[in-house]
Parts: sequence; C-alpha cells; structure tokens
Amino acid sequence: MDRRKFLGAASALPLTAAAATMAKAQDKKFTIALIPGLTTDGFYITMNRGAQAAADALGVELVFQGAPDFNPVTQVPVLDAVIARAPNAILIAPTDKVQLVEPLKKAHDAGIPVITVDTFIGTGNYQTGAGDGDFPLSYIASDNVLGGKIAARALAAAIGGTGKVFVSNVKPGISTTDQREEGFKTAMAEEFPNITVLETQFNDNDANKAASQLQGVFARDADLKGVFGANLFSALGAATGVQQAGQTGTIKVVAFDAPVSIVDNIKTGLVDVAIAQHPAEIGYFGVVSAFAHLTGNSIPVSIGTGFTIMDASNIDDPEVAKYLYSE
Ligand code: T6T
Repeated sequence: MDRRKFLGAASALPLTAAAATMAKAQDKKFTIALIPGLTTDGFYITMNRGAQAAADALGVELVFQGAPDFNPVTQVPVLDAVIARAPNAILIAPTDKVQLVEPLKKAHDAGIPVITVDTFIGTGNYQTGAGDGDFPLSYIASDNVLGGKIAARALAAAIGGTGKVFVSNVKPGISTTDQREEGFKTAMAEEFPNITVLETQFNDNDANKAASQLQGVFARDADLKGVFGANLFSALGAATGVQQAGQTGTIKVVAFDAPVSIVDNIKTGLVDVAIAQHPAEIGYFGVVSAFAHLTGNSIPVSIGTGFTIMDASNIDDPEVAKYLYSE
C-alpha cells in the first residue's frame, strides 16, 4: 500500500467508528437525571438551565427531580425513585459526603453511571480504587477551597486587615461548604494575623436562623467587623441580620453565591462582595460528560468551573451580571 493510501485507510477508520457511535447515539434517546441539592435554590435552577441547554443540543431527555430542602433524609427517597426509573445516567449534588455513598452505590450497582455536580461524596477523588465513594465517573464543580480563600481576602480588605469575623455556614458534612470554610480559615491564618475568626455558626440552610445568629454574635462581640456567608442562604441571612442590627456598612458582608437580590444588597452597601459560581456551566458540562460517556468516550475525572467576583464597581456590567442566578 502506498503511503497516501495507507494514511487514507487509517484516518477512515476512526471516522467510521465515530459515525457509527453517533448513529447509535441518535437512534437511542438518552435520559439523564439531574438531582439537585434542593429544587428551590437559584443555584440549582441555574444549573438546570445550563444542563437543559446541553440536553437540547445533544437531543437528550433531561429530568430534573429533587427535594424541597438540602437534606439527605429527603434527597435519598428522590434518588431511590430516580434509580427505579432506570435513567441512562445520574447527575447529582449529594447533600452529604458520607450519607449519600451507600444510596449512590445502589445506582452504580444497577449499572447507572453516576457523576456528581457541585458537591462530592467520599474524598471527591474518584476512580482511584481507594475508599467506598470513588465510583462516580467525574466531579464537576467550583474549586471551593479557593472560593473560601477569595472570600477571606475580600473580607480582610473590607475590614482593613484587623478585627473579628465569623463564618455563617450550613452544617458540617457538605463538601462544598466545608471546603469554603476550610479555605477561608486557612487564608485568614496564613495571611491575616490581625484578624480573629470566631466560632462558626451553623444555620441548616435557613436564612432566618442565619439572621438571628448574626445578631447573637453581635450581641456577644459588639466589635464584630465582618461575616462570610458560605452559601446563598447563609449569606442572605447574615446580611439581613446585619441590616436588622442597624449595622449596614459597619459589619462587612462577603457572600458566596449570587441570587438576583444580591444586586440591591451590593448597591445599598449591605454586601461588599459576592462570589458568583458558574452553575450553568456545571450543568452544561455535567450533561456533556454523561453523554460523552454513554457514547463510548472517556471523560475527565474532574472538571473545575470558575467564579465571577461581584462588587459595586462592576455589578452593572452585563458581562458580570450575566452570572447572576436564575429564579
Ligand atoms: O452554594 C450552593 C452550592 O454550591 C452548595 O453546595 C449548597 O448551597 C448552594 O446551593 C447555595 O444555596
């Protein structure tokens, strides 16, 4: 065979294989389930929007099914119901690192590929052969340790590098918010020796509880300078607490997440900085990754998505505002 013919034959092979895979993929309409941490959170609503965009582009049926609160007790029955319907793949934001391992193992044992989005189970290092929770194919999310460090630096700048602050957080056991707190405390300890981080307040994802906890901390430490709200409800609640205590602009607020209401909070000076995640991107790449796997392609074991930092100087810029979450 001359060289030209040989090259032609070699390049024809993968093309034929790819065409066959695509034809097969088109014959069969895949169903991919997306199970959020909870259904009524702008973060997951935006993730679903991104997932739907990818599903439309790929001709996939996307099912968004979740619980009304961020809790393994309500998420596991939803997961069981989804497994019973035998989708081709499951994308899930597990609400607890440990408590979702066994329930998700059932999906894996039933031959349903699992990809976790936003949060992880076990250590989050998948496909290593180590631990009970390494079976998901991929983890697609923000770098939450880095996000916590960004929050620490923003809060330190807002309070002039000295004084008392605390973290308003959801509850221990959630990979994302645990990592944000870890990143925040690491950066504070390493980079800001004149800042004291008071005890973390856990609010169970209840903004009202976060608001009263803020007031409780302020009642005990009247020289409180700032708070880091480690997710949407913690941040909104902490900001409300600051407002109710009449401390707008005096107690500085750095918020993780970017619901639409954060715009007003930034403009009135109640919130100094909001760290927006890119949930639409997480959903989009979740569906693309599941589809790639289902059509015989290998996929990365982790995909990191970025942040957009919002403050009074840029919040009116459409290139920034486009990262506000849907409602
Ligand atoms: O911060 C997000 C998400 O990343 C986290 O895992 C849980 O809380 C949110 O959904 C915001 O409410």
